[in-house]
Amino acid sequence: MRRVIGHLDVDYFYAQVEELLNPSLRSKPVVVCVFSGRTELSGVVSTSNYIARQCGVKSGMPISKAKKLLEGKDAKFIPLDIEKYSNMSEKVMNTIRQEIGSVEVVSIDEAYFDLTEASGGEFSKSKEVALKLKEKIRSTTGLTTTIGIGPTKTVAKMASDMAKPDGLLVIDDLIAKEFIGKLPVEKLPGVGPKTRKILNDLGISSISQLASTDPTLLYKKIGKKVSIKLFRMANVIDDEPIKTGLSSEQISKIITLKSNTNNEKQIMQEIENSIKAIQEKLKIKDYSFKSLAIIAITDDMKMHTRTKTYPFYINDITLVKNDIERLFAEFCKSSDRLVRRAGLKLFDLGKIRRQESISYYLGASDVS
Ligand code: DGT
Ligand code: CA
Ligand code: CA
Repeated sequence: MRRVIGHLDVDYFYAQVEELLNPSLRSKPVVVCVFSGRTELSGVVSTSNYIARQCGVKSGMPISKAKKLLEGKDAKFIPLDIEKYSNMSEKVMNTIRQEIGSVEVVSIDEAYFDLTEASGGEFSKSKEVALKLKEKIRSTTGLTTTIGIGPTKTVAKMASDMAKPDGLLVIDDLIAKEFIGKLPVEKLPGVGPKTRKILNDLGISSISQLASTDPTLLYKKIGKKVSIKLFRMANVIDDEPIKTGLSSEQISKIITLKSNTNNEKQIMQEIENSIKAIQEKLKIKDYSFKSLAIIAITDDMKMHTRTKTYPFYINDITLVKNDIERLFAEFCKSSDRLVRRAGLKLFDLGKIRRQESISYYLGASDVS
């Protein structure tokens, strides 16, 4: 299936949160400031709303300069309050997690998520899913966001950068390379003024030029790692997966075995009730899972895990008992210690509306 990746970025984030909490700010230039405290005016602009941006205000600019640009415009200068924004950020990320399944949080207002499942690998369908997500975030938090969609994380991020604010841009895999090829190299995430200059000096100004440059020619100037990375990005062959953080929700249960063992059949018997309890929890929370891990604590008190990730969501853990047994068997075979405590952990959890059919699962159960 074609990979469909989404990237979400909250519009003028800190300033938008300030507007939400005080709607009277909406019609005015709003500047969120990092006051350094030396004098009343010292410090820099963190961000500003679009009214202030139209007057030339930019992130990182001295507050004194922003004040000059906004003189006589009834502008509001608000001190940064990271706790407010973190709380809002969490709500946004949880909404994505609930709607899409899993999320890779990359900054306070940005996240990647895999839309392959939700869209069945169809870029046209992913647009509907993304619109729904935007609407859900708007209704639960009040915030407007921009979503970019593409075949790679890089293209998805470039798409959301281009579609700000309150936008949605889908760059289909069939046109992605050509589409980004026309843009200047500095539009690639991670290419700052320094790298841009080096590339420009070598006669590389567009992404398509970069895509057709042998990366070994760049090793000397920007290093092997960066050269290869940029080459892959420019050719839309960077297939970095979505990394869902440890902070994501998990369901787990672990018990002490009646006696230490290296027999997976005995372990399976003893964790039967744990499997039932986990299934009950899945049902109550209306969750499905994509990944499971077995946990084995050996008689030297070391903890070991073996993980399996499925290419789809499963809402009934009893369907995968064979896999659980196989993972325990693999572990027992590989370990010369006895297992003292055993358990399970489900992660990559999500609420999905579409029920995977058992036959589909059985047909695909060997996919690792
Ligand atoms: P956008 O995405 O262009 O609509 O506007 P923002 O404000 O959301 O910009 P973004 O996504 O680059 O950054 C997210 C937040 O990070 C932003 O609301 C404030 C903070 N931030 C961004 N740039 C700077 C900076 O140069 N200095 C400081 N202190 N904070 C910044
Ligand atoms: Ca933003
Ligand atoms: Ca951002």
